[in-house]
Amino acid sequence: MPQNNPDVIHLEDYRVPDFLIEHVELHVDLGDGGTRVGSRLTLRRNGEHGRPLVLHGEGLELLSIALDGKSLAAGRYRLDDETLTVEGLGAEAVLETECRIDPDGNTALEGLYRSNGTFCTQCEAEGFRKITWYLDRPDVMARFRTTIVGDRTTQPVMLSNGNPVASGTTGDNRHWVTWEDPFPKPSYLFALVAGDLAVVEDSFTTRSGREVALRIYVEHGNEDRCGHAMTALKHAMAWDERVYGREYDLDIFMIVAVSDFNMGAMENKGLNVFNAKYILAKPETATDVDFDGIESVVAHEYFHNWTGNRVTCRDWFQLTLKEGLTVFRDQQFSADMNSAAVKRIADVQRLRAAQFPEDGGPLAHPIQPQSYIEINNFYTATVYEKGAEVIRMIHRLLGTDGFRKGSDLYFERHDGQAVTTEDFVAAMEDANDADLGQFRRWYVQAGTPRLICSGDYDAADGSYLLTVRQETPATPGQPEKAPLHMPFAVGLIGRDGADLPLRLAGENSAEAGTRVLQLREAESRFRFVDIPERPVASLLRGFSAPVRLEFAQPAEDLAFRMAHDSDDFNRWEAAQELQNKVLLGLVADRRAGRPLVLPDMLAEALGTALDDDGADPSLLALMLTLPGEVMLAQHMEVIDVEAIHDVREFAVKALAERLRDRLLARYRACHAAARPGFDGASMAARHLQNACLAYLSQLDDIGRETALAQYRERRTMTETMAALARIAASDWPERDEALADFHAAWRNDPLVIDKWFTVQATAARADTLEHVLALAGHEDFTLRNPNRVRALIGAFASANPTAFHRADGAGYDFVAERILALDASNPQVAARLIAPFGQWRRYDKARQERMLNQLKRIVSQPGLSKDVREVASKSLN
Ligand code: 0A1
Ligand code: ZN
Repeated sequence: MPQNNPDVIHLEDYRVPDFLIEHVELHVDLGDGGTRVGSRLTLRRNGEHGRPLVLHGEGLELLSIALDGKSLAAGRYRLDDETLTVEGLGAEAVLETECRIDPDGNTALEGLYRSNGTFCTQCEAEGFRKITWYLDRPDVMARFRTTIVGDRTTQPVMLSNGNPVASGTTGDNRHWVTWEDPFPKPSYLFALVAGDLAVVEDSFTTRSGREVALRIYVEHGNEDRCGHAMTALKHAMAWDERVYGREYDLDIFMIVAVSDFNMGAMENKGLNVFNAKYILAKPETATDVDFDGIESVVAHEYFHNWTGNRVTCRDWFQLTLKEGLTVFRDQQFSADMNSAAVKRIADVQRLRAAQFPEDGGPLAHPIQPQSYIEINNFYTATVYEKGAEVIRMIHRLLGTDGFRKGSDLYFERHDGQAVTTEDFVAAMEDANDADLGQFRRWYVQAGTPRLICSGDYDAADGSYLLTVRQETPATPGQPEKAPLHMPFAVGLIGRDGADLPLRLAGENSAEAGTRVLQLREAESRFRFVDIPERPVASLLRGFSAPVRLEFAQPAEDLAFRMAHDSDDFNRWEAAQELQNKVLLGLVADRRAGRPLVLPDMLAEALGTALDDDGADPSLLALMLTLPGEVMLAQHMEVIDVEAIHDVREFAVKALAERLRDRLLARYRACHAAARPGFDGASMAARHLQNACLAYLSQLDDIGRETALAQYRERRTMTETMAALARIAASDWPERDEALADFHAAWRNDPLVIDKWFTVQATAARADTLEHVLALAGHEDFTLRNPNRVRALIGAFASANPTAFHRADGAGYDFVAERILALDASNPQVAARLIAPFGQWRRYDKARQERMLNQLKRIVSQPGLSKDVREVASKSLN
């Protein structure tokens, strides 16, 4: 991008707003032939200046405009595609406008749109300007009063932020309601919903004794799928009181589930709008992964009430201020609700799968980006997930109590304000008398640091020297990297499997267990003394920093840690490392034309794990599951798609044959133990049952019958989908029949049909692309529904490497074509599908060229959106 490109917005150009808005009165008249939006803004000049008022507004048809009660003549204001400019305002002014908008034609799902007949809004980041003219920036906070007028039959429910304060009817079967939100807020937190919806109600009493009405609105017929979301909400409310001292602040908390939504959900004040996928669930229709997702997204949006809404962002460069912190809070919450280790593993898997590639590719950016073209492109794994890791490190460095002191001070200082990440870090420092000076680099430096470690045991003096070098690879625009400050949790394990007491040279006393070292320099050395025998080092316990650990540990030590590491995360990590080592060794064998032989030690280590009756079955399931193809690829200089796939299939089958009896015994025991429903023990049992099934289904004699029996039993969706995934990837004669049967059973249930698309898009078969092409023409496929697009095209491009990276380039061609088609209606979702192409540097020359050609094809399309243009052109670098 050229430096002087006027489309690029830079953090360093931030200026306070020229005007502030104290009060907004909206009058939204919903209709089938367009919606009229009246707005009355009470404005105040911000500081001494003579600049005009420039409001944002896009796609609005002006009907009337008046300043201080007098209609404005055409010469008194200017309108262009993006702004409305009014000159000559006094220190205080009232601007009234009326416009017409077209929610039915709004396919971008930003601003006011219609989902299955229901009117709803999405205003983050800059959607409010598609509803009315406004200072659509988060540092302008106003009190809103919103009147909605609609049809009594088709819009019996009409909601906005805050509390309903008046209502009435107007004849011709229309009615109105006025909502008032007492809390000043930025426009991105505005919401309006109107439609014929059912409601599920409950209540929560806060610790100070206030009763809050809880309401979940869904399409009729879905009332029986809200229980899990409601329970999650109540748990989240209680948890935020207990852990952060934060109480809810309105009398009503509403959630609305809609079918068409660009993201997961949105934290609008008092009126969260959700993608139905993150609300609706019962064991027959949703998998355990869906149940977990609902719990964490409901909590995430609720937690935003304090981290995001009460204290909001000054500008969009501060996005991680609310998102990194709120993801960290939802991760803590889910860890407290379920198994903390299993949750930590899932979070790290997600970081590695989505954020590491971003950080190592052409779109790398720090958690606080310095510039953007389209802010919607910066709702990234880096801002969210790496942002959460950065907060987690502060939590580690300051401890639980220190972190709480810091968050208390942050809320006390900044309640009602729009602030910066610097304000957050300063509160953490001030409350703890800590120095996070060097730590701030995490906010501005992109790239995943490598920690290159070595350990030397000196038997003569009984000491262990740990050397850690840190190196962050260059990223676009950041050739040089400075050393980072980070917590590095380590343990040394003795031969009996117990953690050794740890004392650094020069210290007086030792403590057993995990020790949190602090890294600050490019190279650090730590000498542990009184170490009676050669220890097995367990480094980066709990994944204490978002880095790539490079530590050459012999396979025997990894197997030992799988059995004995006191840190459950690292037990799993040891299994992953051992599996990576074995599988990458096999990839090298295959490339060299050597026969593939599975090393005994892997089967033995996994066999030992299978025999461990005391271990959490879910942890065991994770340990048993070999790293996926996408993860394995991250370890190769030049990714060999076919070799990785073949070798992994080979290893699964070889392990299934070696461990057959133990896998079968565990499979049966888990199947007997699990009960349908969201209880931890049953979910863990199903997790292990399905991990065993993934192996057993590879066996020539019993594989097919086991998978088919599980499918036909139709116990829970978790079991059905795991079985159907095996069937869809197979050549068994029952394959087509099972897929047809599943479709017939669930044809009226869009969230389940999404799974049907995904299971076929991700099947590892030579003809998957042909199936996907056919599915793209299926009557149930539509580019208009983001969930459906992600279910078919997103899943194919990101989770089926052999099919997407087909050598003839047909996978690339298919996805690029759909990106272009989708860009015309929904640029935000289209832009998100480009990411896999950005990884082109990691592949062989022939694939590189094909991927680049598709990126060039996208960039050269006339009339491309800003969203897609920014991502595709940056991906070419
Ligand atoms: N703030 C929401 C996510 C969200 C972001 C952008 C959206 O449209 C561009 C929609 C939702 C969250 O973190 O949950
Ligand atoms: Zn969020």
